[in-house]
Amino acid sequence: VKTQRIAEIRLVVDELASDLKRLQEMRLSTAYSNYICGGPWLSCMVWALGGETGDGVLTHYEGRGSANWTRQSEQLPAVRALIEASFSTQKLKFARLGMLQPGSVIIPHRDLLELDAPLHRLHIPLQTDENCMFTERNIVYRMRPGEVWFLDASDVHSVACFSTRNRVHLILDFGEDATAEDIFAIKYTLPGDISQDCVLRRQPMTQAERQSLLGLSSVLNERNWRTVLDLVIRQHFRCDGGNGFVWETMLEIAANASDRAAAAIVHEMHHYYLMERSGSE
Ligand code: YCP
Ligand code: CO
Repeated sequence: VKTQRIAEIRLVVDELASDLKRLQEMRLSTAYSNYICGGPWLSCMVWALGGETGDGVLTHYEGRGSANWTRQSEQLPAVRALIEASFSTQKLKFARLGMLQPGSVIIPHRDLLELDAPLHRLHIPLQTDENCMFTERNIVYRMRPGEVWFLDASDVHSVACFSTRNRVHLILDFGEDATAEDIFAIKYTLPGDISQDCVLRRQPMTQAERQSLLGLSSVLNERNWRTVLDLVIRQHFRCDGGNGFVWETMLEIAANASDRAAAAIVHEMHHYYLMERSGSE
């Protein structure tokens, strides 16, 4: 199934606000923070295979038995109520809150590469604004609060939080065998695609902009490659450099870099985020 908005939930703003306030005081997982420039990525498991909070790394829950609410979820009654009112937990494997901090971006990546079986992933933004953006392939778009999105996480995607507030999404992962009917307790539609009203129009990238980024090859080193990647990602959200812009630009910067060790790291990272990961992370 492709990425698309499939339903809408009326958020109970006041009750959610107290949950989100409590979230700030809870001990959160920093798993997957290596996907972030800026960061960290903070997550809070509310429902998981085995029913334990765990460390937030999805592969570590495989074979733990039936799914259930975690201890942490007791502190988040509004989030629990939201899930119970709108979804069927029958085939739900994970429910987490994921928090991205102001000024952070997520490195373009594909998820689920390390899992035994694919999942059906839903995103429901709880706290976000027009300065938070998602991107899939060369489409930059916004998910609004309360919208329920199916995310094809096997496709290359990335995120930017240019807001002054944390961006908080509820992320639900259902089993491979779950149909839309198994998932939803509310009305849903399957538009089939990312609708145009969510898509951001960007100017084409100029030659000068492109050349400036490629020029970073002369300064690329083992200590700044992440900062260079950060810059390239930010440029992608600003203007249209074409499909595959971020990683293609990084590989071209690496190809022209005199620091071969740094170039090797870029190649390794490209492989890690887009191609394959071993089961551990
Ligand atoms: C996402 N994927 O794309 C998640 C968050 C990194 C991995 C953390 O939202
Ligand atoms: Co992802």
